[in-house]
Amino acid sequence: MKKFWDEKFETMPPSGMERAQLQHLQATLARVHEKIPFYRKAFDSRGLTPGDLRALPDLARFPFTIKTDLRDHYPLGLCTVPVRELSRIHASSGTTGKPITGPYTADDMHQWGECMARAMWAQGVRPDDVVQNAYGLGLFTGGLGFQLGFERIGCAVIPSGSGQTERQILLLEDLGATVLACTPTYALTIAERARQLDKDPTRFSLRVGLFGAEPWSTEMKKLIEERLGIVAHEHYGLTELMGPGVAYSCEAGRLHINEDHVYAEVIDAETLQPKPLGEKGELVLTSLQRQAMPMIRYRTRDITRLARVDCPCGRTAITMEKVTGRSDDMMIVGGVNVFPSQIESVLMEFEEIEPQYVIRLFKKGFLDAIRVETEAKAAVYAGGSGAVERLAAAVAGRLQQVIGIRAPVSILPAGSIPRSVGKAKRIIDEREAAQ
Ligand code: DLL
Repeated sequence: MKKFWDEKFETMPPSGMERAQLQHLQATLARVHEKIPFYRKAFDSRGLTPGDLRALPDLARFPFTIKTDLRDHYPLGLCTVPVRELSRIHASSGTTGKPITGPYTADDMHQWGECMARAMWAQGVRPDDVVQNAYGLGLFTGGLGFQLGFERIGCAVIPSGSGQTERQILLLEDLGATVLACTPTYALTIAERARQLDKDPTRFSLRVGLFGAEPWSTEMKKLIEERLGIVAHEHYGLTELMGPGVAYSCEAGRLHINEDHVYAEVIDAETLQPKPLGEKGELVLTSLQRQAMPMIRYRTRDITRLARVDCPCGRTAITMEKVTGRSDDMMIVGGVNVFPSQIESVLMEFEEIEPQYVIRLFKKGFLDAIRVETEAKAAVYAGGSGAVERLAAAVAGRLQQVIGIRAPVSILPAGSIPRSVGKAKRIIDEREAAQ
């Protein structure tokens, strides 16, 4: 069976890829300039026309697009075609206010399916796989995006959607899925519930898991692999760009960007200047082939770094580091910048801790402070309150040692942190309420 889904693009030498990207970029800039007043105005105000893009680095002269621009043009003000010419519209709920829409033409749907199939193929999914698709099915791009890719490959798919965990377990056992697709935190919820039902999920037929849509530490990945007895793979994407399908992990564990579809830059979030390959900053993405709603220099807020590596998997596409957090999830605690994923990594060092936690963010005087709440394994609770307190103190000490923050840690009774069925909510912001 073939090694690559689309060998030509997956293994294209960077010089050929850059030529293709330049052509796509020129066409995309011309398209949005002609069809969307928002972009026309933004380019005009800088004295730019699409013809000013003669080489890839020229893109840095073009303006950014941010989430508020999408909200301000809700529902379809940034769409290049009338609604009747669309074949699908997804939306992301967002935390406040109006959703962000993700419209697709039939051609966009085709491209999306190819990006997904390419990623899944790289992760070992084959036509004879049975797949349980437990991402949220509906407006969220996760469920139906994965569905598209699995169907393109020709798998047997069970669109179980998120939630109803006991039914998920029943289906996993009875239909014998070999592939599970869901958020990493939902995978843990499924594993935990199975154990509570006296079932051993490592004995299910599962072989591989396709996880994404939220940050997860490398430690969390290992734990999921152990608890489900699978190889865990990663997907990265966002509604604004197409949903999942932007980047995916290969057999060597590197996240390759589908760079014939998405052009990636990393910028300094303060100065907004592009950073060289290898430096950490905010990921900015531009659509290369999308028809309905191409994004120009979209500021994702996700923190990562890019690299060109000689990957043993044979793919030449640029790689991005696992996203460790979003700039809007960064907390400043006692003057130290902290991301939830750093706290997660420390918690996961402790065998006695369950992979469940929330971070309460509150005001202490004028400063922000946090309290970490987590749960312990049954054996710790069996040791009484002394054992629980000793563990909490040890975790707090380690947080101070590793991240340099002083934060109280509470070990709550087993099961008290709400279990995730989709994207876990890690930060509970109590700052407003206190004022
Ligand atoms: O979460 C699309 C998706 C679905 C990706 C399923 C992968 C699997 P949104 O709901 O618009 O779209 O959320 C996008 O989620 O900007 C990141 O902050 C975060 N995110 C997505 N994938 C990852 C990942 C989908 N692998 C936002 N690691 C993005 C870390 C991720 N964060």
